Amino acid sequence: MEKKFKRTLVTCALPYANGPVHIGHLAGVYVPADIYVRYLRLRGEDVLYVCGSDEHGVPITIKARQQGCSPQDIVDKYHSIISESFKALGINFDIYGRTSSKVHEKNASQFFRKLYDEGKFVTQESEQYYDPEAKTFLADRYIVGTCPKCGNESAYGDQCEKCGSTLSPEELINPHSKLSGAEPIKKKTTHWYLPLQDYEPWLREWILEGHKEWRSNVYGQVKSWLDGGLQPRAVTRDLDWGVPVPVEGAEGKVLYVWFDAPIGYISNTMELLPDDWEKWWKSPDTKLVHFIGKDNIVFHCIVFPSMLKAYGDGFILPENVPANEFLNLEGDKISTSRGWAVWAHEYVQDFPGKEDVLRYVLTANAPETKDNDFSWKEFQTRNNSELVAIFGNFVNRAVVLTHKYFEGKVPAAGELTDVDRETLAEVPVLRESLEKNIENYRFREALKDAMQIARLGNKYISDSEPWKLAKTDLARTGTILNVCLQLCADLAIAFEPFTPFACERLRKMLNLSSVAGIAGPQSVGWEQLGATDILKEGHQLGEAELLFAKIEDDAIQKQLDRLAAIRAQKEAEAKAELAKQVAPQKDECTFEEFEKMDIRTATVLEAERVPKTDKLLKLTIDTGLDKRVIVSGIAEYYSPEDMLGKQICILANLKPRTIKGIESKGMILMAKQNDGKMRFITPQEAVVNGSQVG
Ligand code: B3M
Ligand code: ZN
Repeated sequence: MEKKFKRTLVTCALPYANGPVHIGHLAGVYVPADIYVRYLRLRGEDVLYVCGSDEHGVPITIKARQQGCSPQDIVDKYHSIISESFKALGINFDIYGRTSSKVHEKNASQFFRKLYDEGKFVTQESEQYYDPEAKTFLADRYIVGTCPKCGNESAYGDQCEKCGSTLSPEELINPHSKLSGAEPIKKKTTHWYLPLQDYEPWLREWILEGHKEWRSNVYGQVKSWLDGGLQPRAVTRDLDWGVPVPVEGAEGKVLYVWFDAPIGYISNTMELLPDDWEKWWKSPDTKLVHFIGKDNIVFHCIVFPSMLKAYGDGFILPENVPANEFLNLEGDKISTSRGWAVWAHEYVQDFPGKEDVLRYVLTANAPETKDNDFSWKEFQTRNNSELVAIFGNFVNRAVVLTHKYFEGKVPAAGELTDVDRETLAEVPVLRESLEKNIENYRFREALKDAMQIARLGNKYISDSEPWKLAKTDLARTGTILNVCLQLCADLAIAFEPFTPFACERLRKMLNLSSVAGIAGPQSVGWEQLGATDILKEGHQLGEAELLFAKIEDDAIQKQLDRLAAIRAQKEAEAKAELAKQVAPQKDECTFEEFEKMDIRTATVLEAERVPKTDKLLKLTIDTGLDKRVIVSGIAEYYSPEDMLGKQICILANLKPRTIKGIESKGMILMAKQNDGKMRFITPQEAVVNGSQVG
C-alpha cells in the first residue's frame, strides 16, 4: 500500500563550491528535481525545496592554494556563480544555503557532539602521509610519483591514470606531495569513526526489504555495498578548513566533508524556517526525497541514514533516492579539469531566452537508467523539430487564427464531431500516464506524454485545416479552434514543470494566470488538465508571440568549435606523451650479422612526390657507387624541396622492391619517434658519398 504523506521535502545534492555546475549536474540532479517540485506545486501540494553549496573538503583548499587566495574566496566566488545559474534556469530553491554558514557550523557541530557524547563513534589511530613542508596530512590523491607498472611520472597515490592500475602511495617511485613537492612522511593520527557495520542489519531491512521499488541502479549499488560488508567510516580529518571537531584535544581536526554536507540539508532548512524546520525533518507525515548523482548513492543511502539513525530523535529517512547515471558530452566523459563540459553559467549567456531548451533536451535525454550522451546536434534538432516545429507551431497557428477570424476571442465549441471528441479524450489518458511517470521519477517518459499532447494538437489542426474552412463554414472553424485552444491550455499546464518560461509566455498568450496565483482573469491548475472547457467561450486571448525560436547552425558550430579546440589540445598532449616513450631494446645480434648490412652516405639529386600517394617520395640519389632511385615513406615529414641536396644515410644492399610501380633500391635511415615523427640521419659534416657507416 502506498503511504500517504502531508508534505514533501525535496533535497538536491549540494554542489561543491570549487567550480561551476555543468550539464551533467543539471541532467543528473537539478532539472529532474525541479520538474518534480514544480509538478507537486502545480498540484497544490506542500513542498519544501532545499539545496546549497557544499563548501568544505580538500579540493577547495587545494584550489585556494593554487590560486593564492583563501578557501573562503573560492567558495564565495563559486557559490555566487552557481546560485545565479540555477536562478537563470528557473531552478528556484526555497533556500540555497551554504555549509560555511554559522547556522550550519553550529548544527553540524552539535550533531557530532551528540553522537560523541552518546558513544556512537569509535576512535582509531593510524599512520597517514604528512607533508612536512606544507604541514598538512595528505590524501592519497595528493601524493604523486612514478607508476611502478608503466613508468608514468604523474601517477597519483591511489591510481595511475595512464595504465589504470590501482596503487597505494607506498608503491609510487619517488613519491612527492602535490602541494609542496616535499617527500611525504608517515605520521600517527587519531580519528573518529562511525561503525557502519553496526547498522547493516537495519539497512538491509529498511532498503533491501522495504524499498524494492527504488531504481535498480540505486538498489543494486546499496545491495553490493551491503553484501561487501560495511566498515567503520572516518568522520573527521586533519585539515584546517571545515567545521572544527567540537572535542577537547582535537585541534587541527575538522568534520569530514561527507559528514557535514548532508547535515547541511537540515541546517539550510533551519536557516529558512528557524521555528518550523522540525516538521520537515521529524514528522512521519513528511516524504523526504533526495535527488543525487550516482556517485553519491552510498552517502545518501548508507552513511547519512546511519548517521540519522544513530542520532535518533525522530529524524525521518528518505522515501526515495532517485539517483541518475552520468551524462557524457559528444561521446566523451565530462571532465571539469579538461574543460570538457557545457557550463550552466556559460550556456545562459550563449543562449539567452533558451533556458527551457536546455531543460527540455536534458530531460528528453536524461541518464535515468544508463549513462547518456549530450550532443549539440541533437540539442539543435530537438529544439528545431520538436519545440519549434511541433509545440510552438501548433500554439502559434491556433492563437493566430483565433485572432484572424474571431478577434482573439475563444469561439463557441458548437457541435463536436467524433474526431474532436476523440482528440480531446486523449488528454486525460496522457495526463494519467504523465502523473504516474513523474510520481515514479520517470521524467523522460513524463516529458514524452506532455509532448504527445502537442503532437496531438499539431496533427489535429493540420488534418482539420480550419484556415480553409473559414470562408465557407465559420461555425465549424470556431469549433476546431475551440478544441485547439483547449489543447493549448492543456499544454500550458502539462509543460509547466518542464519548460516554465515558455509556459509563462503561453499563459500570457492565452490570458491565463498560473495556479501559483499571479492575479489574472482566469487561473489554471493541474486539476483542469484534460478538461474540455478550460477556456470559456468569449474569453479574450492575449497577443500571439513565438513560443520557441529556431537555433541556427552558426550558434551550434560555435559550441562545436570550442569543443574541437579542447579535443585537439588533448590529442596533442597525448601525442607528446607518446613521443616520450621509447621502444624496448631488440634481441641481441652478432657483429657478423650487423656487418652484413651495407650502410653508406649518399646525396639526394632529385626528389618528387609519388603521384596518388600521401606518404611516398621518389628520390634519385648519388651513392658514390651509382645513381639510383629510392622510394621512401617520408612525405608526411619532408617535402621534395626539403630533401634536395641533402646528405643522407642509406642501407645500400637491401633487396630491391617495387613500390607503386617504381623499383626502389635501398632504404633511407631514419630516426623514428614513438608517435611516428621521423627525421633522416645525416653525417655531422659532409663526407664523400659512398662512405661506409658502421
Ligand atoms: N558535494 C556533490 C558532488 O559529488 C557533493 C554532494 C553533497 S550532498 C550532501 O558533486
Ligand atoms: Zn601506470
